[in-house]
Amino acid sequence: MAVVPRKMQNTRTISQSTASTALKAPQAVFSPNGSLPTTRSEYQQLRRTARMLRRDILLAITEAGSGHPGGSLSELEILTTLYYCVLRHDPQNPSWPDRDRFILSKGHACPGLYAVLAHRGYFPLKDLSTFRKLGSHLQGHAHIGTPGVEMSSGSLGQGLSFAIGVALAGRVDGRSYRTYALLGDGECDEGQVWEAAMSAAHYKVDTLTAIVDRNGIQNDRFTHEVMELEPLADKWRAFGWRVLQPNGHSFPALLRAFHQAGETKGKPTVIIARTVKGKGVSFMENNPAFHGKAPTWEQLAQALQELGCSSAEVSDSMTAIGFPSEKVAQVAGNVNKLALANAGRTS
Ligand SMILES: Cc1ncc(C[n+]2csc(CCOP(=O)(O)OP(=O)(O)O)c2C)c(N)n1
Repeated sequence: MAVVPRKMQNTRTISQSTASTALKAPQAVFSPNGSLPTTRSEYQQLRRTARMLRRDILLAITEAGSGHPGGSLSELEILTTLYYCVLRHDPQNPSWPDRDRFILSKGHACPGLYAVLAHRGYFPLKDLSTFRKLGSHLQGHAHIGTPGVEMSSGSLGQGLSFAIGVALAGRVDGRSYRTYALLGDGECDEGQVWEAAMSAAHYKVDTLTAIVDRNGIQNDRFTHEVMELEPLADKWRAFGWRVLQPNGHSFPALLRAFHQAGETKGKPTVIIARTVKGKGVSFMENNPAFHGKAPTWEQLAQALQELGCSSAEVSDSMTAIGFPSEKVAQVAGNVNKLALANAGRTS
């Protein structure tokens, strides 16, 4: 696949992970001449990055004892693609006027955003262990005080309207940045989403890309039970948008979609990304119970083991995030026990 994004020569993406060498996220995956990943090893790097981010999301939520794992895990490849391949941004200069803007409209899924921002160097990895604690800048819903966060969100339905304003401001100011807004599918029940959809098409905001995390679950029920959204693509088309529908966990499919969105002139694009809520953890996948519930420490160990984390990796990552040594030993020990038990079963 030869996908070449716009103006990549000017990109300012720099990997600034504060983790130890073993835990470091890969450097930005496009090559110096600006082409996007094409090789198997580059895609493997992206998949490894997503796995690492899933691990740290679960650690942060378990330590907090509350939070939203389901929608943080479903959005993960979307965020990884954006922050490692697509966005023109500079973690050392979060308010750079020409940066591309990413707006997390489904603000409850901020653990996913926090993990990727931390690994890109917007703030120290250790901050992840303060998630949802008093005095932390990493609150339970995205807050504009956090470096890299563009909008305080959590009251669903508002992000797309905000994103249109940001995109139109870029037009008025003569800047070339692009604007991205990530919405939940349940969030599309909000009337404000459709007012925004109508106005983005009216004003031909072709620098705007909306992404709908189509995981089929909202809160404690399936979206089709609460409010039938289908035919969702037809609705967006009827509102004047270009519609793309990639597999939301496939990096090549997402990259192609973002490239096509960037090429679209005269209308905004929506990427309806087909995803699995709780992706990567068997007992969370497609399970409404894990929309807004933290795993127990025992469940965390199982989840980490399923993600393929060794006890050594768990130990290193928990230490890097700032967990006390007793907690590190407990979780790494549990992961080790599960690994031994699994090995016993398969031998
Ligand atoms: C205006 C508003 N109403 C209700 C809520 C409570 N709420 C939080 S998350 C959620 C479900 C969101 O589902 P979806 O948009 O599909 O998110 P995802 O499944 O991706 O987590 C609801 C109703 C809210 N945050 N804001």
